[in-house]
Amino acid sequence: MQAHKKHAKQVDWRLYVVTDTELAGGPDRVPRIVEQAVLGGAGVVQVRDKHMSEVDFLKLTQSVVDATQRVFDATGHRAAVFVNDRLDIAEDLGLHFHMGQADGDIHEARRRLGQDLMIGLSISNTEQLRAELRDQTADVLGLSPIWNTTTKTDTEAPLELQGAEQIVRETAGRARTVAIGGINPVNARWVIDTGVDGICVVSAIMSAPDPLAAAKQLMSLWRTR
Ligand code: TZP
Ligand code: MG
Repeated sequence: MQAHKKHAKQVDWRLYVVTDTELAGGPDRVPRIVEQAVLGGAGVVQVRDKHMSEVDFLKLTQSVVDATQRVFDATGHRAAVFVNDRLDIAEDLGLHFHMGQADGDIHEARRRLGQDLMIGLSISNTEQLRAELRDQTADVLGLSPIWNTTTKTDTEAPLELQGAEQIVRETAGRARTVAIGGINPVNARWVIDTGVDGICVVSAIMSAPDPLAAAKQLMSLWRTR
C-alpha cells in the first residue's frame, strides 16, 4: 500500500536534490548547499551517504532537516526530506525513505514507516517496474540511471530518454516518477520532456559554485512545459 496519496500530491517534485558529502567538501558544507538549493526552488532533498557511521549520518540528516526548516521559516517553501537506504534513521526521525532494489524489503519499510511517510524505490528497467506495480508500495519511483555518471558507477544499464518515456507511460500516474543520473542544465530539458514529474541531481547542485543559481536555472527549465 502507498502512503496517503495527498502527501505525494503536496510535494513539488520538479527539482530533487540528492546530497553527496564528498562533492560538497565535507559534512559541514552540506546544510548550506541544501539551504541554497531549496531557496532556489528544490522541493525534495534526499540525504545520501554510503560511508558514514550511523551517528554521523544522523547528525548530517538532522542538519539537512534544520536547513530546510530555516528556508520554510523564512519563505514558507517546504522541501520534503528523504533518507537514502537507512530505514532505522528514517523511522527514528520520522522522515521519508528512499531505497534501491537491493536495500531490503519494501513491505517491511512500509510496516515500519506507516502510511504518513513516503517511500521511494529505484527502478532500472520495466521488469522492476512491473514487479513493483503488481503489489504497489512505492509513492515515487527513481528512474535510475538515465545516463552513466561518474557520481555513481555501480549502476544498471542506462535507461536513456526512451527507457524513461516507457517507464513513465507504464506507470500511468500510479506513482510519481523522478529521473536520476547524468542530468545537468544542458540535457535536463530532454529529461523533462519524457514526462517525468521531476529531475534528481547530485553533482549539478553539490558541485556547483553557486547552488542557488544552479537550482534556479534547473527550475526555470520547467516553465515552458
Ligand atoms: N543513483 C543513480 S545515478 C546516481 C544515483 C545516486 C548519481 C547521480 O549523480 P549525478 O551527479 O546527478 O549524475
Ligand atoms: Mg541504496
